[in-house]
Amino acid sequence: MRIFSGIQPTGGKTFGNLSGGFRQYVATQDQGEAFFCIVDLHSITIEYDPRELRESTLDLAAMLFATGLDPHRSTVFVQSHNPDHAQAAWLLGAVTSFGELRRMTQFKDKSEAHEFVSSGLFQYPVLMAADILLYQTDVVPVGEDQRQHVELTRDVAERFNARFGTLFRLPRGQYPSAGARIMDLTDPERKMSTSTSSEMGKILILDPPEAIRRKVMAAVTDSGREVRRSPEKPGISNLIEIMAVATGRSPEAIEGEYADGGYGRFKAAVAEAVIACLEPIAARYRQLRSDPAELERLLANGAAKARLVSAPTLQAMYQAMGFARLPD
Ligand code: ATP
Ligand code: LTN
Repeated sequence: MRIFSGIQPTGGKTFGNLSGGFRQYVATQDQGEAFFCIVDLHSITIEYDPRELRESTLDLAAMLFATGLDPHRSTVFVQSHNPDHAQAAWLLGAVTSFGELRRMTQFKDKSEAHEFVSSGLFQYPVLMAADILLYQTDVVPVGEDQRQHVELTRDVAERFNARFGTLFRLPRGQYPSAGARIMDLTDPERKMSTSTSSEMGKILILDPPEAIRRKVMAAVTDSGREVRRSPEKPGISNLIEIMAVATGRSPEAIEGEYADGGYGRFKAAVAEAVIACLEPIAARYRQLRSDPAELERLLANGAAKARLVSAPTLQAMYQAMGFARLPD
């Protein structure tokens, strides 16, 4: 079984990324041949600082290994180190319609939030489809917010297969049973986001314990006191999910233990559970990040392995689409 997922090298990664991303990557790396891609080409689709991109790429590599990816089992690499992704995205643009891209909720949300809307932001899901399809992927571990993009990837693959002959395997998304969509602490109707949440709205994996306590204690909740999940209680429901992810316990067990204790006691327990979950990750991260040459060596190996797998698919795409090819 082939597994593929991508993650953007943008700023501080959040507890939401841990829940929908890192934690699932580690759980899936033993189930087959796994590829995890630092999608730097995606991260230039919104305003970014070119002076920070290189460092953020190494930060994210360190975080991927710190959360448990094993470079001997998983292929971890940087998207721009394998030029097949950009090429495949252009080819797939031929079987992706303007109308489908216009309907993507991530595009709608992000284009509203920015004054300059890049054409890259619009084409973002085509590049994501290229990432996934180049590796003949079966399973894509992601958070709930990526469901629409994974569905689009399937549609694009089916359309390509129907028009040019069957080439792509059809991937399916894999979403965690708890914590598939961690919400913003200050606005529990919106997802906790790297790019759009305020400082108090998101828990960063590298936040010091005091910051985590401050943010969790200030998290927006309703005026009741019963610790139980309900659509009318998005703030408390979110904290229960966060607690479930941090401790590995079921939301039911957590409700059972904290139901009548009041919100204050529960929030304090959530903060301590999150701190205990993140501390060992942050310690491993600091150690790995102190050796950038080793990280670069691991990424170079990853890119070489990735290209061996993506290149035959890209060549088959050119062939199927009727391009004149030069002799080898
Ligand atoms: P942005 O919030 O700026 O759109 P992002 O954090 O979603 O960025 P990535 O860092 O590439 O973008 O996301 C990596 C993974 O984390 C993806 O699989 C995504 O679905 C998941 N993820 C992101 N936010 C959450 C969240 N709040 N809850 C669960 N999973 C999430
Ligand atoms: N769009 C994703 C990041 C991403 C990805 C991918 C995820 C880019 N390419 C391929 C899974 C598979 C995001 O914003 N989180």
